[in-house]
Amino acid sequence: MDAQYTVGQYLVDRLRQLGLGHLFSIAGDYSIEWVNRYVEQSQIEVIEEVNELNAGFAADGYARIRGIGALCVTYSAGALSAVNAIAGAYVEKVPVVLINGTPSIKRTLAFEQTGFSSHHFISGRQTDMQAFEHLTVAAVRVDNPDLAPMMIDYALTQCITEKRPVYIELLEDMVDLSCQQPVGSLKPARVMSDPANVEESVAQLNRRLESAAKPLIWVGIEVDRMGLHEKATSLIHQLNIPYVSQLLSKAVLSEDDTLFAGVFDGQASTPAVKDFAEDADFILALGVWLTDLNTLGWDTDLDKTAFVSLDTVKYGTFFSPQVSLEHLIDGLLAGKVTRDNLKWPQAPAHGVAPVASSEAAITYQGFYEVIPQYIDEYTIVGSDASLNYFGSLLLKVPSAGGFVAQSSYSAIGYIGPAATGICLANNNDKRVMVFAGDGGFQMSAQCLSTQTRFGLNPIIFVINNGVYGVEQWLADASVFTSNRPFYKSCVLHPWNYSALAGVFGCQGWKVSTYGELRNAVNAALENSTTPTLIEVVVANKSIPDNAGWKKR
Ligand SMILES: Cc1ncc(C[n+]2csc(CCOP(=O)(O)OP(=O)(O)O)c2C)c(N)n1
Ligand SMILES: [Mg+2]
Repeated sequence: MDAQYTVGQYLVDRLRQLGLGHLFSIAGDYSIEWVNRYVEQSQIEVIEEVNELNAGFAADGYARIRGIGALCVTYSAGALSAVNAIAGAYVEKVPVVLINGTPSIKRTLAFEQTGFSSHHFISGRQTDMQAFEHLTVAAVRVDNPDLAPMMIDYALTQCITEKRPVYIELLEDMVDLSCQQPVGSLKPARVMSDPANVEESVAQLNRRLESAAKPLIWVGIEVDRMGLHEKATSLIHQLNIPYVSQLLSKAVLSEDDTLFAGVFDGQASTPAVKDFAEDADFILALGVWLTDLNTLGWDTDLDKTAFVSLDTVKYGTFFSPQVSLEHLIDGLLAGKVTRDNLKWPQAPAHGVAPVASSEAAITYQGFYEVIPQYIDEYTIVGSDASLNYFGSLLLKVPSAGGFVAQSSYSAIGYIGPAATGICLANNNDKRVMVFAGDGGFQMSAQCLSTQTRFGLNPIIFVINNGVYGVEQWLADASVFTSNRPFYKSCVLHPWNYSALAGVFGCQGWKVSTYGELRNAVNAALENSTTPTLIEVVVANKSIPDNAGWKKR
């Protein structure tokens, strides 16, 4: 044991080894010593966040790009504000490490055995642990320096294996205690499959891939989370079969690919993509998760769709457990099936939008016809749970991994703070452009503070329609096509969004015509040193065209 080497250092070194370059943090006296004396002295930059929810969303956005993200908070009063962000990361398989600075053993025993409470205690040592053990794939309480390396290694290995959040409760009195140094580097646990089931599944799927008249591939989020981008692309090209993605997996593979046919999101898909989904007689769904928002208003045809996800293959009545996506793709690649002369039409190119007159008032749809010209391979696009989901479905995103949305969990207010993490994770190399509703933006608007403070330059579009548009759409969409009023609970208190730029020290624009929009975007692209908020005023009953199908 190296007397100089400490538990606090161990955690920093392991995080750094995993590629962490930034730690989102809110000071608290149970964690501040670790942050100040260990993290500050390391190559990990501390990003002081404004609140724990934003810190959690920032760490999530960071992890989606970097493969690891982390935040450090203080016990209960801080940690419990991060619950929502950690839950989202759990659902969407995002590897986030939550480090919770925790009262010492002395404080814990005093509270539990005499009732003398230290600040933030609720009911003793179990509270935060119990909250997070349901939302993480490992929850450890580091209360012993000899066990600390083992516990930290276990939690971090779980994080990079399962690609899900983990919880490390770091007692304040542990950080300076000596412990052994890290041994080797941490690696994800190996991917396990049952070989006979892989073989049987590959044979079954190859038969259909060979014989189907109109086969289609549906690329899901697991392709990204399991790092299978190259293998999936090779398979698609070997098969020579067109593919669609999901909102959740949009741009996981480049949308510039010749075999890319569009994003499939049920009724919100383009007519061409709906035709692909309807006409296909066999769909190979690689790593697809079925969720309501990602198959919007659509009954998935389970008889013609083979799902390879969640370590199983399911196709009609065929069920084969313990088949990893990676091994299945390997097996299909080895089978060398290839198709030519398929009866598919050429996947439609993205149409050129009509140029709206500069004086015309912006509509939700018109906004999404103007924006594509600003997106290239150096852009990362993000969308919040809002009517922006519909619009952003239609944006062509050429850069692989260039689209971020929390489209399964869908907590509004995610994308603004996530943009903080996305900018930091990609070293400001690509331009980050995110689309938020006004309601969502109200939830986490202080993201502008952190972004300004650290010189980040995302462009944050806030669509000011004055309402919780998509909430009303979900509850009763007929309000948008009649003169009936919005539900009272969907009407927002109006904010002067663009004026917030003055509050936080960044740039802000308020636009209501296409001419103003173009000027603002051009100015935003020129501004490389601060975030730019572009408040886009649209009428409250204006919705993207692909949201128009819902009658009630
Ligand atoms: C944290 C959270 N609270 C509440 C909801 C329910 N919800 C779903 S969409 C939505 C409204 C979004 O409105 P806005 O951000 O203004 O976008 P718009 O649809 O108007 O473009 C709400 C409140 C949610 N998804 N997440
Ligand atoms: Mg709104």
